[in-house]
Amino acid sequence: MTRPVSPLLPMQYSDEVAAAKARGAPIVALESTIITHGMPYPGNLEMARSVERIIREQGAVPATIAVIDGVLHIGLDEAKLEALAQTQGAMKLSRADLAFAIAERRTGATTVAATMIGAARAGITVFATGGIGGVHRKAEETFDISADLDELSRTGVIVVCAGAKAILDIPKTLEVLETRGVPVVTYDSPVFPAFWSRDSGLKSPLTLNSPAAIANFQKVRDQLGIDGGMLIANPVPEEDEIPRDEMEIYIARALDNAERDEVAGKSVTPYLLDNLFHLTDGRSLKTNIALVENNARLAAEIAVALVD
Ligand code: PSU
Ligand code: MN
Repeated sequence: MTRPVSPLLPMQYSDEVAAAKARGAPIVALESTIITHGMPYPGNLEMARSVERIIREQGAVPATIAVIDGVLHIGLDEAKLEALAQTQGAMKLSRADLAFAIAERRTGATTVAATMIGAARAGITVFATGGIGGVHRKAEETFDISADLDELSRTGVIVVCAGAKAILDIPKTLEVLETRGVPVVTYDSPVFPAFWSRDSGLKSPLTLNSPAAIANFQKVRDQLGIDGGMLIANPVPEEDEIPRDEMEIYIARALDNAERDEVAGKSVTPYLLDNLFHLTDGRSLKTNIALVENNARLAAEIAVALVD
């Protein structure tokens, strides 16, 4: 059972999220593009379930966000989560098309940008994901820069990720975030992580060592009236890491394939992710699941610290 919250916007909270909101409990938003376009079935469902379980274990409530038949869902029950993980034709929704999917009664998964919009609309301020979109390599030719970066600059949600994938131009991604005034805080490390690897070779703009310190930083931003989001980069656990040099070989091959197949627009990221799963013989999936779980744990701890 879910209940509608607004007579205007077709939006439904899951029972669990509605109850958490009513008692002021900490909530962690989760994106759904990672489920439909970021990982193959059944690994995607396994990941979605374990991430929700980890958030509950930390004393917070998970809210996976997606548009199902034109209704913006904040929190998915088990049946809906399972159906989404097996859906073939789901749209990939960012700021540009979130409202389109609702207006046209479509089913779509939310990217980091669209999940932030949904979370903010629902009053949820912490969100866990795997990797954010960013400035693509050769962006000076293709102009391909993810809408995630602009969203981080304007929407007040704390996004916990494992850094940015090296399929992107990480230095340029950090430059754009700095220009847009988005704090980039690496958790417990001086170096910015690169998704499967703990070290991107770049220094992190900022570092904090506890969920309480992150919550306190956010409180001071609020006191100053600084709006917009912030990015927390959480390095993948050492035992799950795939070293950077090794990944770079596969990434180069995936990028070549994308060029050969003339992939453009919003298909680029899903194409590269799918290619990498095959090129690494599924090994990258294990790392991917481990790092999302790690991010869910930290996001829940931050959400708990924010309500303390
Ligand atoms: N990076 C990943 N895994 C993902 C994505 C990015 O390592 O699943 C997804 C996220 O949903 C992100 C989106 O918001 O891709 C970015 O797509 P684009 O580059 O088209 O903005
Ligand atoms: Mn793009």
